Amino acid sequence: MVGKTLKGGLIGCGFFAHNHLHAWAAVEGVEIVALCDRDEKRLREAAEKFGITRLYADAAEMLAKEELDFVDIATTVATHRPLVELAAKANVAVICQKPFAETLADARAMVDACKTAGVPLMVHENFRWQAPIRAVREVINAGTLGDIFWGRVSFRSAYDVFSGQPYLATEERFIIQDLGIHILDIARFLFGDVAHLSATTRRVNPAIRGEDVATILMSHESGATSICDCSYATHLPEELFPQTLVEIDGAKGTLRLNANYQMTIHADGRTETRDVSPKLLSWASRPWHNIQESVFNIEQHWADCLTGGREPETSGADNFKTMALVFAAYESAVNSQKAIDVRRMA
Ligand code: NAD
Ligand code: 89V
Repeated sequence: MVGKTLKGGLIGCGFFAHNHLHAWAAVEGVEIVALCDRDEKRLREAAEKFGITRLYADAAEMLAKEELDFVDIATTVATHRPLVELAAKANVAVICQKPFAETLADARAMVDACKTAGVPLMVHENFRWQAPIRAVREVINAGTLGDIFWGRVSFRSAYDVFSGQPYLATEERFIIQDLGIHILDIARFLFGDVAHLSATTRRVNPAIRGEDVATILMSHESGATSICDCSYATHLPEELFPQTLVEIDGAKGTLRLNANYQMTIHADGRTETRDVSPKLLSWASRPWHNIQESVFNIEQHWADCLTGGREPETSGADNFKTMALVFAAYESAVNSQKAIDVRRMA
């Protein structure tokens, strides 16, 4: 596929898809040639904004009529399995937004369907693609911290996410499924796969249905212990949405990714602070620019993998392990923080 322009079709032209489309316009070697949404108003709005003329209300029709190299599924979770299976059946490579699946059985079925069809599958798990998180990973890779024995990945905010994404207020499950999933994936990215996990949850905001606070304790196969904590009920003097803060203790030193993308490394008796702020892309807006840059990064990664015949970092099979942490956390929380052996879920 070297040198070829990949033709993509996007399914689901809602709130977040506009970030996908802005980013695709900047990704090298890709053209989004068709859009699909069963809501005509949303379809037309995206079409006009991005100058895309081949429009469909039905994904099956789009797949039948267009010659696509991939589809980008940006719908909410309930439609992921039928749409991924549809693409697999049409022999078209798939990117699917997070949360990948409503159940682990669905996640397994989608991974199997794409494997059987021989089509690449990537989950749009973009938080690990944020520039500050990549900067943290580079310090780990360099060995500066030595053997890592403890970490914390933290997201605490009171930002109103419900106005842009109203479904987040009405779903039975909220913060772990929507946001914790990113935080758990970052923990896997930094500290490796997980052996055991226990969790607590609670709902503080009475106006929503699901939990808005979660604290998850994990033991990693590497021997490290980590805490993932997330909250949409935390009123801080400075609202940090959508920043993820990271703390790492290693045998040789420590790392702190503090507020406003300031990363401090203390090792070998020296302390250094680096500004690891994300770029403000031309189409991005604060405070979302960190997430928006990561959308570009993951899409460019997909294009590179598809043209180079490589497995994407957050392939369906990889994301299955993050999904297992999500379901394990809910299972632990409803069972008085029972320790869950995550490996039995694989
Ligand atoms: P949304 O409800 O605003 O948009 C979804 C769109 O999909 C709607 O326009 C709907 O009509 C369309 N749709 C649903 N089923 C369809 C089908 N079968 N065929 C065609 N169109 C269909 O949702 P959103 O807020 O844009 O979120 C979409 C997904 O993106 C969610 O899974 C959400 O969790 C995820 N998301 C990810 C990030 C991130 O940083 N990775 C951020 C926000 C949202
Ligand atoms: O990234 C997301 O999945 C978003 C938000 C940052 C609001 O949680 O839903």
